[in-house]
Amino acid sequence: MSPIWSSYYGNCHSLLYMMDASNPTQLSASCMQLLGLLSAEELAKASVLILFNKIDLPCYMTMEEIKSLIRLPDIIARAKQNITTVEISASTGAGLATVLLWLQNQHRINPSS
Ligand SMILES: Nc1nc2c(ncn2[C@@H]2O[C@H](COP(=O)(O)OP(=O)(O)O)[C@@H](O)[C@H]2O)c(=O)[nH]1
Ligand SMILES: [Mg+2]
Repeated sequence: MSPIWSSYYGNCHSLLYMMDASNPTQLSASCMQLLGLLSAEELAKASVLILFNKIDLPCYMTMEEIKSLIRLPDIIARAKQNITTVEISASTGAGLATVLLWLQNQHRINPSS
């Protein structure tokens, strides 16, 4: 789907980006896609929530591992956007409350989002 993502950039205030924390082989490609999004001019003012999914699986990478693998602190420091991260499981619902709070906050800050 990524080739058509840019058609949705206009008027985008909040960006949720899901990464599969159980799939190390996909991580670098996923990180490249994220860097592409973060460097898009139209998304410069968007708030970004990165969701690390599948933390219920025994093979999931911890935040510490992911941070060092993709140099996440550098990405966050250099990005124009305000970036928040959350570990979640779409399967068990872990982290869902944090995601909903984040969305609620975004809506409060920017009612049109
Ligand atoms: N255990 C577990 N499985 C998940 C989770 N989220 C999605 N899946 C499953 O992972 C499989 C592949 O989905 P996913 O990686 O999300 O999408 P895809 O990579 O675009 O095919 C599907 O069977 C989903 O039901 C999760 O948090 N935990
Ligand atoms: Mg997948």
